[in-house]
Amino acid sequence: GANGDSSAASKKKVIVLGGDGFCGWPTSLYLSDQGHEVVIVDNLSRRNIDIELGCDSLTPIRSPEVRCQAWKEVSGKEIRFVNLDVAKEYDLLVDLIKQEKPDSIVHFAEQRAAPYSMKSAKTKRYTVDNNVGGSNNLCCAVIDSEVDAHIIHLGTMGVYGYGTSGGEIPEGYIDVTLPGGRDANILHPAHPGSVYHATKCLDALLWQFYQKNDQLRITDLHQGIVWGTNTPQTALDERLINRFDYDGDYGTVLNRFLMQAAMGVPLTVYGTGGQTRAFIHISDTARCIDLAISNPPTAGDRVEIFNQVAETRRVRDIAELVASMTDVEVNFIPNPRQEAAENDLDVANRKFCNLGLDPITLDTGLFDEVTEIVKKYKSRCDPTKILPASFWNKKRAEECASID
Ligand code: NAD
Ligand code: USQ
Repeated sequence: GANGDSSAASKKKVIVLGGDGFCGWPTSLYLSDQGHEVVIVDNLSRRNIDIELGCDSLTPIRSPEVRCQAWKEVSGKEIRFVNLDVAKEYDLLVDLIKQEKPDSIVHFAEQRAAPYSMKSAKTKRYTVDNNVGGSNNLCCAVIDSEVDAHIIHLGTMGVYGYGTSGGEIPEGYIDVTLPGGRDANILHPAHPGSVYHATKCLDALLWQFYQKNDQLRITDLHQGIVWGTNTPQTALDERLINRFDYDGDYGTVLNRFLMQAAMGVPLTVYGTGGQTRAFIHISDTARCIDLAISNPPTAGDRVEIFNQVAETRRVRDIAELVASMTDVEVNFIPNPRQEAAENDLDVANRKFCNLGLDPITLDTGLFDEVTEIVKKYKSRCDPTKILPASFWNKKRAEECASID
């Protein structure tokens, strides 16, 4: 501002698409806590998929209305909630953007489980329609509304494949020599391992096109597997508690292992557990989004791409780490997925570190936070939902038929 207060100028109006979800809710609270004005948009499709699958968050999540009311009581800050389908209610999305004139739009609103995306033709088609349709709608709506909002999309490490190149995975773009001899810096080749991951590759092409054609300002964040449950903000009141997915479709690997250990269930390592993946703690997800909001590209800049990861780990090493802290067994079961049995993975994350991120790494102290949550709510767990329930193809389904 005029008095030289740079912090006031950095407060933004932010629409968070998918703000009722596992990453979106704690991020919305963090952004509000940092002084940004936050409007959540969500169609509650994730809660409806829980009903369809006969599962529920292990933690008792409250309705968006109760959550926002609780946040107001606890923090004095207001977060508004709008129930809207980004993939299907285009006109309402345009009206909302015109009315709110956000500085930034954070886009979490996609079907994010690889296993669910591979369950059936119905879920494959839903995942493509919802995710690609939603991202295209968002670009069209920003253009139609004539609001110069910065789009921040949650992509995935899975767009690169896992260790396919053999070297360090750079942030989005690679140097190549094109046929004919010209040197160029191009988007990293896409190597999706599921229909879900394929939608993130298709999204990435849409961002490239709309940036080039309409000079949209876009940041794509290639995030690793998120772990943890609560953040300092969601822990302030039980009504603010974050969701915790543990089932075979939506539960992610480290949170599943911590849940299984706390329940005394053998850890479900798929195949040899030689798969190496990237990880990030939920508190850092929120910090990274705030850093991305504060560092927008300027109009005309190419799509900004950050790798949103703290570290890489091998699945069986994580299982052994969790098992060593408890007396739970590690169970190697046939892999329901079509994926490399063993891979190395080396990922650059210098851009966020240069902006000041000091990433949280796997830390047994933080494991306790998850373990306490699981123990507190273990009566809500349905043990029949723990084993894999989606298979990548017929061969994988047959190999897994013996699991019990
Ligand atoms: P989530 O399913 O918990 O949250 C997504 C939210 O978006 C849900 O609340 C859902 O109801 C909503 N949504 C989906 N489609 C919508 C639509 N058409 N209109 C309006 N709302 C819609 O998932 P999450 O774990 O919070 O993931 C959020 C984003 O981050 C996803 O795009 C995911 O691909 C990405 N991501 C997640 C992880 C992870 O480990 N959880 C890792 C990397 C990237
Ligand atoms: N795995 C097991 N046992 C389990 C669950 C998983 O061995 O009980 C293995 C899987 O076979 C896989 C790895 O652990 O090799 C990771 O699986 P995951 O379900 O934790 O993660 P993934 O399917 O890759 O998807 C999650 C999020 C997704 C996000 C992605 C980031 O659901 O939204 O995009 O992580 S990343 O993996 O970096 O691409």
